[in-house]
Amino acid sequence: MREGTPKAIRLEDYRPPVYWVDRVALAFDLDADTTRVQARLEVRRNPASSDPNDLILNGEDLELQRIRLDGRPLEPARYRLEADRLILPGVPERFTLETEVLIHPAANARLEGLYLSEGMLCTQCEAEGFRRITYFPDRPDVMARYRVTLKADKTRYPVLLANGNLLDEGMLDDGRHFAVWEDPFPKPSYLFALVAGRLEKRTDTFTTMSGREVLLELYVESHDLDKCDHALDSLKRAMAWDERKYGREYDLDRYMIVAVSHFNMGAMENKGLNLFNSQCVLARPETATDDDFERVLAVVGHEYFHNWTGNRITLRDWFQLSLKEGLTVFREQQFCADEASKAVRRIEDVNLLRTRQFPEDEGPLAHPVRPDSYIEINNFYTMTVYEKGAEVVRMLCTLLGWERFRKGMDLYFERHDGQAVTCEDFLKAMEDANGVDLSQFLRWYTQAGTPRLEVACHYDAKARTFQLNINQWCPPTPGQPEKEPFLIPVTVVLLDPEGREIPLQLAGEAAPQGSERVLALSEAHHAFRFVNVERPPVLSILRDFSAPVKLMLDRPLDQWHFLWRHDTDPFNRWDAGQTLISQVLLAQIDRNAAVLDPHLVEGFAPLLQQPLADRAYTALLLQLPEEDYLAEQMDVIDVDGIHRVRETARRELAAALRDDWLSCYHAHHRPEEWADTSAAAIGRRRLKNTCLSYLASLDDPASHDLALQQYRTARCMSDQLAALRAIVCDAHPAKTETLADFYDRWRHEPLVIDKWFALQAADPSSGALERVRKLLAHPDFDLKNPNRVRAVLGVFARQNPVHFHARDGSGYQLLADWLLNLDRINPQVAARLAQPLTAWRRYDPQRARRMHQALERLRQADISKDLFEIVTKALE
Ligand code: 0A1
Ligand code: ZN
Repeated sequence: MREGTPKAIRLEDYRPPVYWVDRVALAFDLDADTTRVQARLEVRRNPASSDPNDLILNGEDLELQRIRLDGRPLEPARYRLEADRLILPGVPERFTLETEVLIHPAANARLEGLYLSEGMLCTQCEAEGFRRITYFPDRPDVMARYRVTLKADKTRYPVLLANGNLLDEGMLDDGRHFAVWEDPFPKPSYLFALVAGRLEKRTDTFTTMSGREVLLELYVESHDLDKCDHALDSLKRAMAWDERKYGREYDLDRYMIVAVSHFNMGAMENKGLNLFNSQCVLARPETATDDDFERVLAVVGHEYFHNWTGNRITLRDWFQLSLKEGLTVFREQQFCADEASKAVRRIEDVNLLRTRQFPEDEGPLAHPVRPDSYIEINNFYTMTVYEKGAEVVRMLCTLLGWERFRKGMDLYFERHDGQAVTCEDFLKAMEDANGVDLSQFLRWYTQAGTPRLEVACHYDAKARTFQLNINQWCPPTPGQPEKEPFLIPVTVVLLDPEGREIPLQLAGEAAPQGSERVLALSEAHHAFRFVNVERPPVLSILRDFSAPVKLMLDRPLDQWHFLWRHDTDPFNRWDAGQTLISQVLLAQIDRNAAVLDPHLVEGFAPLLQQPLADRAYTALLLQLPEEDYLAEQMDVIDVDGIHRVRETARRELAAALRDDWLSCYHAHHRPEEWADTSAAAIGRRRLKNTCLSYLASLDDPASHDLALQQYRTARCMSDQLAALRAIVCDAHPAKTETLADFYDRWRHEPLVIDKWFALQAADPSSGALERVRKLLAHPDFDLKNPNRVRAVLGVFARQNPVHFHARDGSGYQLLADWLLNLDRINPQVAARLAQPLTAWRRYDPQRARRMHQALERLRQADISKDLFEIVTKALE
């Protein structure tokens, strides 16, 4: 059992800082074992604070060497050193504070603060890593100007980078060199960064809309220089897009990105010096899949967009995290939708929301988009804060319309540039720019849970009216038994029997006003009556997924089938198919039978025979609902039943439409396009590989040959991996040797080897637990590398439900064993990987008991506060 219970921090306890820090001068004597950090802070009393005048600085794992106030050494009686704070009572109104500390980067396996990755020194300060570098008021509302001097051995660390502009560099005695960087923009400490290492770079330039030339630099290890083009191209596209779409220009003369192998998250938006998990920045067709290429575009865009939404305008406190993350994810989504297929990106986003965020909202870790308390802020980089937060911003945009939303954004930028603000400030800018009242909308930030929309409709042929009744309610979540109604935009269209949109006229309106309506629900019950509806229509509702809610709408399968073929909204068309197939599969689980439903074949056949122009979208229309999505719809999750009916459906569809799959495969197989990453070529590959995956389920010599042939001849990773997946997951006779071949081919490419690990960890065939044990014992498995850990433990727990949820609890036990090891190394990643266990209430009593036992075991151990928070909340 850990000692003492960690304390929760509450939003309601927020106090403005007692002291501001205007300027910071940092000097680093860099060394992997021991780095010396000298800090000089210009401190000033905040007149707006009435709190006692102690100066409280955060600090963790620091060895204090010296401390001076206004140039004079401070006697020990004038300060108090605690485990995680340095307190100076009775300091003047304005003074300079100098400290000197020692830190140990090579021993820092948490990857927060200054740490070592493949011989490179780098930092990660969000959320509270800066306190592991020096004593500082480490909170986002203290914004300062930084000047940073880096000194290091020139052979080991020839490249020395920090935020902002390079002021000076040169040699020191004894083979060391130095660089001085200055960031002209005041920033919170979480945006501080430095990098020192033996790195190579690729460069480019971007001319901004006002004609300034910005130098773009991507720093990587030398063997990765061939994987930089796509990220640089993505960066230029993002910069141009933010100018076009939001009128936002980049503000420094240099934009640097560094690829890091050991990274807890995807990437980090440090001012002028982004640090990226190598997975999210390195890509070339031979080693990265089309999905990877899309991810790089998205993450490069995301970090770039933070320069305005996060950096120029930052957060008052960490409770406001979604103010920067939800907004930036929304901007990233818009960017990717504009750059590639809008429909595909929307479907992917909603899929992620429904398979990952909805379960979060239903479970013990449910929290509002703006949480009101936390123990460890790192646990709040969640699907709710990011993905639901983006949906909340999207709803604002839907309610206001793009033009007015943009006006609100302009005012937000103008009013708050250089400030640390709150979600209320954001809504206020939207309100003031448009003369609207958004007070009810704030509930999306303060109330947790996924609202339900109960929809009933009735067509009256005689009166020629279409009646639409909608009720909203939201289930209780921890600490929030009752909810007030949300303001929900519901986009609707009525389709006539030919699939054409009908002009819409509500009772009381003089004439029809267009065919698509955004209905704004503000009450628990609403009734809408559309008049002059000549023929019985089919309702297309919640178009483009206009709100993050669960739709409860009972209607005959035929109507879903109609929408699957005819809906004019690409998202809803796809979703109708998902609903239809889900209903068929869930009914089969109930009946414990699996007979292929004719609706499925009828839906799939025309798509295969005449694919739509957007091939990637067609591939999505041909996809069965994910196991997680089916699980989400069951009261008690039947993992075995879900897997069984889904696999059976896949095989039966493969058999019933075999010739169609095959001809569609051949029509889209263009090996010569291997290096083409245009949307069209990606679309063709996606459709072809979807065909391959169905065919592979047939488990016969012809499809075995097809998969092996593709594996052997593939020149790009998308095709090679798709073939390998077909071979691994469908009991191919050449499975073992092909896996061995893949490993041999790629043993020197860690990001590809991650895929090799992940593929096997997700393999649903029998003996999975043993295989996972072997992977964990493999010489290339490394508990210190989060990418590798996620590839094995993360994938096993999330993407191999049948075996992770083995009835005897062996999967849970294995995870718990490894979490205990991992937690001692990297608590942040351990806490994240523990989350699949927290859904124990959703399973049958036997599984629930075993999951509970695994959590109990973790709670009894000496665990970090990160893991403690997850485990105790799950057990409450
Ligand atoms: N702000 C980053 C995400 C991030 C958060 C925490 C990190 O380390 C603890 C690292 C990155 C983003 O949204 O991209
Ligand atoms: Zn972000």
